Amino acid sequence: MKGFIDLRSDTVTQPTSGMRKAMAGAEVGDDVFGEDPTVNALQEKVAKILGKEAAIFVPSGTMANQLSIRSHTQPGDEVIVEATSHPYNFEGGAGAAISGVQFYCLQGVRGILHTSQIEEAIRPTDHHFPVTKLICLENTHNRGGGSVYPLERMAEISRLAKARELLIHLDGARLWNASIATGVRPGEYAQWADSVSVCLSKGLGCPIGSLVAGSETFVDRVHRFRKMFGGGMRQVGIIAAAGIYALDHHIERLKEDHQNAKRLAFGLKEFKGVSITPDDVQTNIVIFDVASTGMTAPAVAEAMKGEGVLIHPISKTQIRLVTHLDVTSEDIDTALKVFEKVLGRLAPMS
Ligand code: TLP
Repeated sequence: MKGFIDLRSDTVTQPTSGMRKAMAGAEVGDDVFGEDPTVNALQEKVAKILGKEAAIFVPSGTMANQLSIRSHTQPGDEVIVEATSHPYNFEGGAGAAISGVQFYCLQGVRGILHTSQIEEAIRPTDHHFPVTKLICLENTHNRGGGSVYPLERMAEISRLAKARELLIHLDGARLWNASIATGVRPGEYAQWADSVSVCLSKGLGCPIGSLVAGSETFVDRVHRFRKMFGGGMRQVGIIAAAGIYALDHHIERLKEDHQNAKRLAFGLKEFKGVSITPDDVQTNIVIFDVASTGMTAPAVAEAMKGEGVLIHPISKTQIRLVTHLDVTSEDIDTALKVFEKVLGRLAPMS
């Protein structure tokens, strides 16, 4: 929102002038006929980055996840997810409504599951049970506070999945952030999943757009369901051009967002009643608890808004902050000053 320091999400960014120029000059065609050269270039670029045979452009991260679930499963199948994962919690019940799957939820540590938890959740082959078909992982994990799935854990889960003939979908809406935080290339993470969704409209700053990548056969199936979901778009190279621009210009800078998030977390730790572990902040998301401040999270958000800073209460006591390319280092200083005004500083220990 104009005039505010907006820490609600990295989805709120405005396209940069370079991005707008790239969009304005994009060569376009009818993508439903497969004739948009800019979309084709973006799809090839993302498939290559992720080390997959093919990728397909879709309007949103939600559609990317749900197309993947639909393409991997049959109605009645079971999908293993982490209890706070995006596909289970924040996609309007689409897994049940569109794919007819049921979710088996496991509680992770900051969104990250142990391989043994997944192993125990796989159903025996017996007609009483649903068929376990798919495991969904999220990297970085949104409600886990932007936590990164350790590469070795993903590899271990993948070996388990192969041995038990299960598939893995990786919700990589913020895989770019994971990669910048660790130095592990996106393709190294992606190799442990059968399908990967990535978003252009989060940290990369595009107005719209996500992609799903996987084998040729899988992407062909996604293409068919994308038609059924109404996700076929026409001269959409105008948007794909923003994606190509962002992949070329906005990935390296994510480290600034991570530094800003860390600084926010260390700053917040100084305030009375705030419960936060700054060392847990690995990328651009900061989640903290205000239970001991005597204020509810919505009340803190309301007071912050009155002072020009937008934040996202995610429960009665928890707040999420997300840094992004429209938040500068000075904005972090300002936001911390406003937090200080609203929450008060921790009294020195006697
Ligand atoms: N997340 C949004 C909200 O929906 C919560 C946000 O502000 O963080 N996977 C992950 C891990 C996500 O965080 C999101 C968006 C999505 C998928 C869905 O992307 P869109 O919003 O493009 O459908």
